[in-house]
Amino acid sequence: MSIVSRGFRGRRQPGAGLIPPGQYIVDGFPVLSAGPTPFTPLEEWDFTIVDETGAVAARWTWDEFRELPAEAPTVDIHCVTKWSKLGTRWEGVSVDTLLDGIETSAEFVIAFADGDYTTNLPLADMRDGQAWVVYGFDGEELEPEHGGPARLLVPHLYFWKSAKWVRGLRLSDDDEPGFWESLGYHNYADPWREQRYWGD
Ligand SMILES: Nc1nc2c(c(=O)[nH]1)N[C@H]1C(S)=C(S)[C@@H](COP(=O)(O)O)O[C@H]1N2
Ligand SMILES: [Mo]
Repeated sequence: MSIVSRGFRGRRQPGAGLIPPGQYIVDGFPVLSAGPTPFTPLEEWDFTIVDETGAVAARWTWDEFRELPAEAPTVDIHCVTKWSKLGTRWEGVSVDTLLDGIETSAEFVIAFADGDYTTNLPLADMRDGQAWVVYGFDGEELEPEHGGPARLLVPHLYFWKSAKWVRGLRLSDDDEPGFWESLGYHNYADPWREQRYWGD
């Protein structure tokens, strides 16, 4: 056991970026879904932010969502099953933009998605350019298997926090474990500290 903090155990790969401990790099884009791919028609799609009182703080239809200012983040993603994919290019709306003007004292978020998938995060991890709701990947529209029409993208945490088919964010005073977090995955999921499972 070295005295170097676990956060510094990432390795620099030849010709690639730094990757977290225990990860390997893939060129393809694996699909990992706990259930079938939902196909919600765009005219039925909306994105909702519910505040900690249960009130709807914001809602956008698909057309309204596509009018919001877009960003094009290029990020590395890290799946708990140990693949990492470097330099992925996305297009979508920053969560900062979605939260703009919403007053809240909530400290936690539960992202909810079609197919009943949920995942929980500290609200602070979704602010300051750390999280997006993306509808484009690699210059194309996001494929249904990868979460289209839109998914969450929170690249600094293991990729299960990036809910596919996301439909909204529920702000909460309490931290409520989501789908995988209830089944033994780590509550916070920092890949640089290898927080894969409960107790890591
Ligand atoms: N709604 C939903 N989102 C999800 C999942 C899922 O099963 N359902 N799987 C998670 C996991 S474990 C990973 S690794 C990534 C996989 O995304 P991909 O299929 O685009 O690679 O989505 C995450 N988001
Ligand atoms: Mo995953």
